Amino acid sequence: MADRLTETSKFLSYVLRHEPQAIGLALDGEGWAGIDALIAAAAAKGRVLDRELVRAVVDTNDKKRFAISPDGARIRAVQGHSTTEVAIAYAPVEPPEQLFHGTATRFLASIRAEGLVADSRHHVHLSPDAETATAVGRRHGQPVVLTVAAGTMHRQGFVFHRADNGVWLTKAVPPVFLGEDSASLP
Ligand code: HQG
Repeated sequence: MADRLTETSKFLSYVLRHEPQAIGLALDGEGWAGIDALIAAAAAKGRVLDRELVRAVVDTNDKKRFAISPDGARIRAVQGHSTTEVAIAYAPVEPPEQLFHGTATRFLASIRAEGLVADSRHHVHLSPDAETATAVGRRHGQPVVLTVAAGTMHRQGFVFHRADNGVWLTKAVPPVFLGEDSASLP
């Protein structure tokens, strides 16, 4: 069952964040899809889902990647989108003085030169603590944690958001606001 949940979570990330058109699914601007429409679109591509499985993935997901609408009819990914169909209107939120970004050492030179850029995702993802950032960085290689002077950025007019799962989002972080978390340096 755990494997089925993980595999379904990856499938949902793919269609709800990146490629809804791969199964002919339409998302609205806030990222929502009808759960029945999702199940039908998946079935047409040979992937069998049902409401119980979808709910179990949402409820057990380690990073709380998905949310179900209050009426139980719709589902969305709470952050991490790259599809241009979606432009979630996250509310601006005052960030803590310091946030963290986990990355891999091989990206450091480029990040020091151009800052953090979102690339295909809609935002740069920041973590509330160094431990979480280390885990994010490890996905890419030898992890390293950068500090982000989020309070200073905010006072200078940069806009921050916090997704429902606690991930902090901003459009980009220029190099001047980045520091190195000495504990994490290789
Ligand atoms: C790097 C996971 C070179 C950046 C996590 C990162 C997160 C640069 C990579 C969420 C750069 C992008 C997002 C620059 C940024 N030069 N490299 N100028 N600027 N980078 O996966 O932040 O499991 O798109 O450091 O928990 O690693 O998907 O972003 O290494 O919340 O739910 O470019 O994904 O959540 O990688 O991770 P990603 P991320 P999920």
